[in-house]
Amino acid sequence: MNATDKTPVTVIGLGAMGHALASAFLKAGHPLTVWNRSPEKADDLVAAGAARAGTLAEAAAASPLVIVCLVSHPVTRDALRPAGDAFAGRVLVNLTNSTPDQAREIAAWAGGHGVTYLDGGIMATPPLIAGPASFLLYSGDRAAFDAHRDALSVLGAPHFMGEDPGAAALYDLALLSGMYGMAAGVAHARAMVAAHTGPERAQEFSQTMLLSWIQAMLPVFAGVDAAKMAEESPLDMQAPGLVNILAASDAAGVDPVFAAHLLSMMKEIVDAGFTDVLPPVIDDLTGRLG
Ligand code: FVH
Repeated sequence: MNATDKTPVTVIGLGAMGHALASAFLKAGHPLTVWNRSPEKADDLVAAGAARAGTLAEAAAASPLVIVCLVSHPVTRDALRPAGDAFAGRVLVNLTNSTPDQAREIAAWAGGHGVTYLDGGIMATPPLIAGPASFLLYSGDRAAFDAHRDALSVLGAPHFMGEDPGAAALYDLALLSGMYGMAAGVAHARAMVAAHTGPERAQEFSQTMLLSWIQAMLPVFAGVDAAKMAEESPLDMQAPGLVNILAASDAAGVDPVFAAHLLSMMKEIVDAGFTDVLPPVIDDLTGRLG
């Protein structure tokens, strides 16, 4: 396929992520139109061959495939609203972080303007875009996903999560929840070491021991071999260790809020008679929501 056979793409929003998406399309040979509220963020892309649209509506009208990646749902909703007619007949792929309901709101707006809609979640940081670790979640119009799978693959491996436009957002937020929970644990671990030996040692500890420990434990966190884990490392065995983390943190002057929260959850589950790990925790969290 030569460059002219590739689907023309518009990218709206050239923040850290939108710029990485636009660069990837350009490098892959897609004719590219870009728009950003602060136009100077498009300068290098234009120098490399992209077309600069004067308005968001011009950008939407320029390509059959339009990617939007702005800071938040309210900003996206308010930016798209006045340009509805320009999107008619286009496939709009909204990669802005959203809740499932927010994704459904934009999908309903798109449906009312003759716009085919895909919502998406980006599971990569800007430098990872177009690399082997990057993957993206999509939901909404299946035919549009199939038609543009090749173009979307430029950004990272595409996964279709279902025709409910909110599905990609749900899985995106679930994956981010896993990441933030782990990040909180890492921050707490570093603070404990920093309190004992200073920030430099904490950095070294983080990049050596903590990294290899977390890598080794990742399959356990993800629920691989959960039955064996429940048998060999049950929650009632783990609870005293968490009590010790709390005590040691407190003694070192580290805010124990993270460990205290984990301990209170764990205690409730153990008190309810469960000793295995994942299913009761999931049931417990689901119950609190329901
Ligand atoms: N960066 C990351 O690591 C993550 C990875 C996973 C996915 N997220 C989501 O991607 C969305 C965009 O994130 P970003 O990193 O590009 O964010 P910024 O660099 O802060 O750029 C924000 C863009 O939004 C534009 N913008 C802000 N307010 C308005 C407005 N009122 N009207 C029009 N555009 C607006 C901003 O324009 P400007 O400030 O350059 O003029 C940028 O284009 C986000 O949902 C992440 O959760 C990224």
